[in-house]
Amino acid sequence: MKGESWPRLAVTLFLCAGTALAKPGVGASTFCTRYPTAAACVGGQPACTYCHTSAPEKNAYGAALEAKMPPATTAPRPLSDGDFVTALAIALGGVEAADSDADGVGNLVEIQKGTFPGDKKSFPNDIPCAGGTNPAYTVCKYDYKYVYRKLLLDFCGTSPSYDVLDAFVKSTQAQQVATLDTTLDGCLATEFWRGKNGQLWQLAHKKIRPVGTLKAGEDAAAFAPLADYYADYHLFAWANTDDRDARDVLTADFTVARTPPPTTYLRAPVSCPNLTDVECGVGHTCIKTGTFAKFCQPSQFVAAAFRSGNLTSSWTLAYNVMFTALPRNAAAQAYRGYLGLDIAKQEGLYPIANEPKDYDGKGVTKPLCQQCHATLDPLSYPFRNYNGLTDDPATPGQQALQYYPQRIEKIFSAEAPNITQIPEAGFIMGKPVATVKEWGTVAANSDAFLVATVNDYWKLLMGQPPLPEQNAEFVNLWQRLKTAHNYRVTKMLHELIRTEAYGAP
Ligand SMILES: [Ca+2]
Ligand SMILES: [Ca+2]
Repeated sequence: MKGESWPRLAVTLFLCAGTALAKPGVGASTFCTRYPTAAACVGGQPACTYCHTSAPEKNAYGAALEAKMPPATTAPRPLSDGDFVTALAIALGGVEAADSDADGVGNLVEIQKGTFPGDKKSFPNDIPCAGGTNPAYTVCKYDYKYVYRKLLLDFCGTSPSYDVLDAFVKSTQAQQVATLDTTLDGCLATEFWRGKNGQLWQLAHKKIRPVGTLKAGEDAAAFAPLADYYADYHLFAWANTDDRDARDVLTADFTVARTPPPTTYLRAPVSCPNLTDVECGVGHTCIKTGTFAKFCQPSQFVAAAFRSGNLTSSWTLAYNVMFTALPRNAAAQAYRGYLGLDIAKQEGLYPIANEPKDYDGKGVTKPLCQQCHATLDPLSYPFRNYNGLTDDPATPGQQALQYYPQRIEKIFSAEAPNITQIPEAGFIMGKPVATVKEWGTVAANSDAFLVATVNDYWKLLMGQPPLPEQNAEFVNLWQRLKTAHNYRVTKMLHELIRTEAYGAP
C-alpha cells in the first residue's frame, strides 16, 4: 500500500469557536453530581448551550445562576476550581424553584424532564391522553394489535395478513404477549434485520462511515481498495445479535465472519495457519501479511494483542488515521460513533489539567482550541502507535494498518520538534488509560455506551430521540441493559417493545 498515492486529508482540528466558559468541565460535572438522572447527564454532560446562548453570553438559566454566584467584589475572578464548585452547587439549588425562561415550568422540573430551563420554546409536553380517538387503535395506551403490526414492520419488514392479524386479535392477552416475543425473535433472525445491508447494518453506518470507492474485499472498488469495512459491520452485527455482549464491538480481539443467507455471524479464529478461504467464511480470505501469522479476516493487520474491536479495524486505521501522526480523528469518531459524544459540539468534555501539550505543533494551545483539545488530545494519545497508510521509509509497504511500536519516532519525527514525546497513555472521560485496549474497555463499560446503544435503537424504532415524557422509560431501558441483561441487546429489545413509548399509537 503506497501512502503517497492517496489524497491527504487535512488534519481536522476542533475549533471550538467563541467558548469563553470559565470552567467548562467543572461546571458540567457539578451540575451532573447534583442531577445524575437528568436527561442532560445520562451518559454525558450538558453541552455549553445548556447555560449559554453563544458563549460567553448566557441564556436565562445561566444568567439566573450567575446572579446567585458570589459577586466579584467579594470573590475575585477567576475562582479556584474548589470555590467554583461550592458556589455553583449553592447557585443550582438557589434557582431550582424559579422559572428562569418563563415558559411556565420551573427549572428543576425542566432539568428532570429533559427540557431546557434556559429556552422558553423547550418545555415538557406530557399532557396525559387528552381526547383523541382513533377507531383502529386504543389511543394513548399500550395496544397489542398496534404493537404486533409495528413490530412486524420494524423488525421483519412485512405486514401481517388479515387472517394472521385477526387470529392475533382473537387470542387471549397472554397468548398475544407470547406471540409478540416469538415474533420478535423470528424477526431478529431475518435478512431484513441482520443480513447484509439490513437494519442492523443501517444502525452501524454512522459509526463506520463507509466509502464505496475505497472498499476492499467483497464488493471491492475498482479505483482504490483500501480496506474492507464489512469486517466492521460483521463485528457490530455479531455484538448486537443472539446472546452476545454488545461491548464486543469496542473490545473484541477476534474477528467475525458472515455466513451466506440465512445470515449468521461466526467468530473467526484469530490465526488460521491451516484454514482455507472457504473455512474463513463468505467474502473472507485467509491471508498472510508481513511477519504476522495468517488471519482469517481480510485486511485485519493489527495483531490480536493490540486489537480492540472496531477501534482498531483496518477500516478505522485506513480512513480515520490515514496519514496523521496523532490520530485525533480516530479517537473523536469512536467517541462520537459509539458513545454519542461529539467533541466538535462540545459534548463529553473532560478537560485534563495541563493539556493539550501540542506535541505535533498544530497550535492547539490557542485559547479557542484549548478547551476542546484538553479533552481530545489525551483521548487520542493511546492511538499513537496505530498506523494508517503512511509508509516507514525503512520498510516501504510493510507497516500500513498495523500496531507499529515507535511509529511516531520512525515515521513522523520530522513533523514537529516535540512530536516523539507524544505518550501512549491518555485519558477517556477523565479516566487514565495506558492503551487503546484500556480505552475500549472504559468506553464499553461507560453509561455513555449504554445510552448511545439504546438511543440508536430508540431512534430507529420511534423515529426520534426520547421525548421528555419518555425519559423515564428510556433511562430504565439503558440501565437494565447492563444491570438486568448483561449487555444483551436482544433482551433489551424484548423490553423495548413493552414500553408505552413503543406500544401506544
Ligand atoms: Ca422554565
Ligand atoms: Ca424551558
